[in-house]
Amino acid sequence: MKQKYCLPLRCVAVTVFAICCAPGMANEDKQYVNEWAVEVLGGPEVAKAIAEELDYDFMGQIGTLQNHYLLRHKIHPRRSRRSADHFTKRLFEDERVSWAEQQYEKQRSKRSPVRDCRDCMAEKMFTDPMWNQQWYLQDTRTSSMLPKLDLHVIPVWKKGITGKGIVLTVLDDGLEWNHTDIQANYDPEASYDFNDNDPDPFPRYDPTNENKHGTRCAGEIAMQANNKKCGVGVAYNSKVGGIRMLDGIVTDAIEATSIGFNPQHVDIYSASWGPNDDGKTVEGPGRLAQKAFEHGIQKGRGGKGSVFVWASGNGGRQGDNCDCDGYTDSIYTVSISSASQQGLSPWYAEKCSSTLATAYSSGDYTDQRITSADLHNDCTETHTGTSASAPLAAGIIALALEENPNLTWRELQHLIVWTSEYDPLANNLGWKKNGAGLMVNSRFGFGLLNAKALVDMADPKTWKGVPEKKQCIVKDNSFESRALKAGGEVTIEIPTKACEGQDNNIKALEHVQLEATIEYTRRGDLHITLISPAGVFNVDTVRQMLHYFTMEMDFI
Ligand SMILES: *[C@@H]1O[C@H](CO)[C@@H](O)[C@H](O)[C@H]1NC(C)=O
Ligand SMILES: *[C@@H]1O[C@H](CO)[C@@H](O)[C@H](O)[C@H]1NC(C)=O
Ligand SMILES: [Ca+2]
Ligand SMILES: [Ca+2]
Ligand SMILES: [Ca+2]
Ligand SMILES: [Ca+2]
Repeated sequence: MKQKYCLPLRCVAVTVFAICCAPGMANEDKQYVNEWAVEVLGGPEVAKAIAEELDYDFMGQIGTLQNHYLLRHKIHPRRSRRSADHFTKRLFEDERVSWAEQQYEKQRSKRSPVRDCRDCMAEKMFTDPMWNQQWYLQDTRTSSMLPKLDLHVIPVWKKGITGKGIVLTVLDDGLEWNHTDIQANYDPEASYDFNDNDPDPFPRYDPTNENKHGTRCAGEIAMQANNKKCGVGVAYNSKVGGIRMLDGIVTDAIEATSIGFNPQHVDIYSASWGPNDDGKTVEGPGRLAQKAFEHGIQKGRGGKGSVFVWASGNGGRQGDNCDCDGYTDSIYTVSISSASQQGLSPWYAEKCSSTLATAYSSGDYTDQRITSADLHNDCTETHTGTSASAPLAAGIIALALEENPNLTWRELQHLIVWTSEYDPLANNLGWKKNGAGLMVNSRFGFGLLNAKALVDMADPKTWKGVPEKKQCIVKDNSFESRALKAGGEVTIEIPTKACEGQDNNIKALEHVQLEATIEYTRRGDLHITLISPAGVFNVDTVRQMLHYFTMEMDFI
């Protein structure tokens, strides 16, 4: 299948082709729970009455989503392999209910896959014993001739920007908030436990320390500086909270409540998890989580929009593609990939068009990893994977927000695109120049984050902002569904003038989303190619929205 998006004068083409035909993938069984999400326009009292009549407990509104409530059935088993369609149907039949869905368990995996620098000439800026191992914050190589290969946070700190007044939360498996390198920056108002439904996100201890992930991610952001404990967080004077939501059954309702938690207080949400990275799954946010993202970017931070930072995934070895993950793929998330200490794409990294930028993380066994706080008031120097990159990015964004708290969620994406660096990652294959003259790579997005460049460009005295968002939707009404043969290719042409002559005329392109419905047995055998006027972007996706980000493509 080949599809052409004709923009003024030049064309964007999309090609979809099947590579071969192999046996279909196994359908993963769902585990249903005894909870239903319903939309009731009449409000909470009406929802309560419905619950009463139909034998449910009323569990309250779902996060910030108006008119959406959670009902728990009184007699249905807590977990079941079968969906209780008759209950869902009964709810739909009630005219007070405009939508209902039984909640089911979502498979969510944390994004962690598995040399010392004790005598390098590190700048002794802090008393923290592990500061000298934080190579990604201070380039620890001895030569002063080489360009700096770190995330350039030190010059930002030297300006006095350290994350003050910015609130972040880590959506994960809990937060050991009394850790002596975190406690001073811990913010209970940015915290909740949706696994046990209480305000305390303290992780559940077990012999394998399975729930260390959230604490490690939070430490990267907000470890205290100069306290002789562990290391130094990227935004070491910011406030950090934890949403405990991965240590138990994850449903659409739990994701939505977490994504939408206290959006007038929390500025940045950092998430290092997603659908299974097995190279087979194609999954995105459910209806409730999608609404929570939309609510966040429209209403969060006093209307400037919540910032969602997302790890792009660790399925590299399984050939996974982050465009098949609708969380990282969403235009509302800042999707972050990883680079190793040597500036290479690590073995676990995924490729996709929606990755916006990159931060350092683990690589080969000889590469140093990421330092952070660990469970049991301990420290670690072995945090890994894209899980470790997203919190570094969240911390850097916190620095930009301290410099200019008025930045909208879209302005932040633009600033990241403009200031991320190609040079430190230039030794990798796959770089292309887009229509705006920016280097872009499906492994790294627009390159390595540069905190100094980002903060400097965010300076409210010089930053001019971005034009208001416009959306031009082009539909192919003439398209008839057709069969795709093995090894075959289909082309669809959709001419468009980018809504020329209308209020929503697109003059500078920010995101492209392609929505296609394709039935196919094996995801990996299907390929979609979107050709922009300046080059080719490969996208491996089925049924999922996809986007790639480019700026001011030279259409006119
Ligand atoms: C943190 O709280 C836990 C649980 O109450 C306790 O076992 C631990 O000793 C505390 N840690 C510190 C450093 O106080
Ligand atoms: C943010 O915007 C408000 C209202 O427009 C303005 O008063 C304030 O000075 C701005 N802050 C910065 C840092 O630009
Ligand atoms: Ca708890
Ligand atoms: Ca410290
Ligand atoms: Ca993935
Ligand atoms: Ca994204």
